[in-house]
Amino acid sequence: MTSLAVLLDDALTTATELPGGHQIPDPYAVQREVVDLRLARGETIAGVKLGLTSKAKMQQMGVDSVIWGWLTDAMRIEDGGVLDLAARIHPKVEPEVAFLVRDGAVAAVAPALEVIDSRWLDFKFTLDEVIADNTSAAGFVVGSWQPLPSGLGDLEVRLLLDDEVAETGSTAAILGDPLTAFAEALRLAGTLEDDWIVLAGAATAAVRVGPGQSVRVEVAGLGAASLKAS
Ligand code: OOG
Repeated sequence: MTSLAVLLDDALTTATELPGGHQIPDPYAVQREVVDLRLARGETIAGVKLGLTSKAKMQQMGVDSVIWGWLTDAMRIEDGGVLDLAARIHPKVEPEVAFLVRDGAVAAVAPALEVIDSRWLDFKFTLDEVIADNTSAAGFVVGSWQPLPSGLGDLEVRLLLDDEVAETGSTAAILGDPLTAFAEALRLAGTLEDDWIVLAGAATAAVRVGPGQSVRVEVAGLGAASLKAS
């Protein structure tokens, strides 16, 4: 029988949805298998991401617990770069904050976009299913790194599609303060290596992105990051 990790990897590489309804006793073990399949193709670990750190996201997805997954170098899109829709199923974008790791601590912070693209049919899943699917991770953009400001816990966050505001929120939505998300990431991953990126989780609900659309995140005091869907 084909393993769930292989089914999820096939869904990823062929950009096709996978029907849900799976019982998954150890979802993080499946997630690790899914990521190992990517590493076997030459990708490298670029860091970790948290998911469902905000109430808006928990409500949008109907699940209620913080989850985490892996980022690889192949997921990275340069700031202002192109999101290739042909390689994605039904991608959404989320405004986030990214941390750069040095000596197990925060070396710098940046505004970031995460692209999530559940491999599950209709973007619907149980908590175990989304964990097995590497927490829907599909891409990320990091803006210019900044020194850690004195306060990160209440910065205005805006997500713009084609220069129109689609979502607004605050970094406070990310577990009260994105630094709490960093500490959670360290706890969950066990170790964070130098130069890894930590995505702290979305500050607002996710927004579907379509052909030709430009997407921009603005975090007050930190700057902006953007991509274009093609
Ligand atoms: C799960 C991943 C959510 C976040 O930042 O909350 C996530 C999903 O909604 O598909 O990455």
